[in-house]
Amino acid sequence: MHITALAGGVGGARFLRGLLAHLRRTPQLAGTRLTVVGNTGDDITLFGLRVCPDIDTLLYTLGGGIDEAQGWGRADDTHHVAGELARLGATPQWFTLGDRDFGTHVFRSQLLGQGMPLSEVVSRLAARWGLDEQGVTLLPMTDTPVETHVVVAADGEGRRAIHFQEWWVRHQARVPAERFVVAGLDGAAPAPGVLDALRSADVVLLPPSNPVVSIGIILGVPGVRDALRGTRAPVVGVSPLVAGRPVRGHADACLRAIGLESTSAAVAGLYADFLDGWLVDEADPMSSAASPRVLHRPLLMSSPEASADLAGAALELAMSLQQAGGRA
Ligand code: FO1
Repeated sequence: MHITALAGGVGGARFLRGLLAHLRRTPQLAGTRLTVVGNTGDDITLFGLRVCPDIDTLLYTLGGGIDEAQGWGRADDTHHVAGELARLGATPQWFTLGDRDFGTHVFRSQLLGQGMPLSEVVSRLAARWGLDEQGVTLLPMTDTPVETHVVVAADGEGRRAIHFQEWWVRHQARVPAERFVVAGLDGAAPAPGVLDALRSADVVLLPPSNPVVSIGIILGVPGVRDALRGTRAPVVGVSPLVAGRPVRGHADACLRAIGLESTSAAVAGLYADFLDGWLVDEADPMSSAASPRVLHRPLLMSSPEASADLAGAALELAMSLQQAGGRA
């Protein structure tokens, strides 16, 4: 079987780690391949280095090197380089990069500087983290640089656009966003393998990632949405909300910025043209229409087992939709 998933950072990575655990504990699913299409809209250039937070969170989480408490960055990292940069007065200082993590950014920036496409760089990094041995192919959504910016009202100065990371990390999404502007997205081409992975999949999963600034950005890469509408695979998603609130991050602020309520039904509406199955928390009442098929499950990934159970439920729903006749 071939599963393709679209993913942002922490929530997506934890769900996919649970999926791999579920595959390992289920003998009938042996040999399943997983292709992950990662969001690169959060990417940022800092200190001359290209940083890809969602891709790195996927690499470190699936590769066993993530800082579990933070959900991002490397386990057991130190901060000598950041300390020295601060003493030099280098900015910004609101984004924390650990020393081991810096290694990734130096390596990536060196290869990009030599003209290597991001997808090849990610493949090198994936080899370092042993993803292939786990049956995983990680693809960035595009090789084209894409950057999400947030239009905010500046005190007495009208509006200004700031980088997504400044809004998310520095301001903790507390400054109301008027809209998101995604530089480079309209002209971005899907990275090699992305459309094929969607068209040839047996199952497509949307983990509980941010529907606006993670999954929403991947869907904005020209061709991706059409591939999802056209795939023969059932598409099953997991709501990122529990009782109408994001488990982590600021999906509620992002939904508000695009004029939507923070509900699982509103998120499903963003995927309405291709979503076949939708997992929502028991705390989120949502009626089951003909499409998508709604399944209530506990969505909190409070332990590795809970993540594996959630991923297993998503896969089971996809397989039951497939057996019921698949897509029209
Ligand atoms: N998130 C934070 O809240 N604060 C940070 O200082 C921070 C640093 C950071 C460094 C590398 C990396 O890969 C991720 C990092 N993140 C940090 C997480 C990340 O920026 C966001 O959670 C995502 O971009 C949103 O998906």
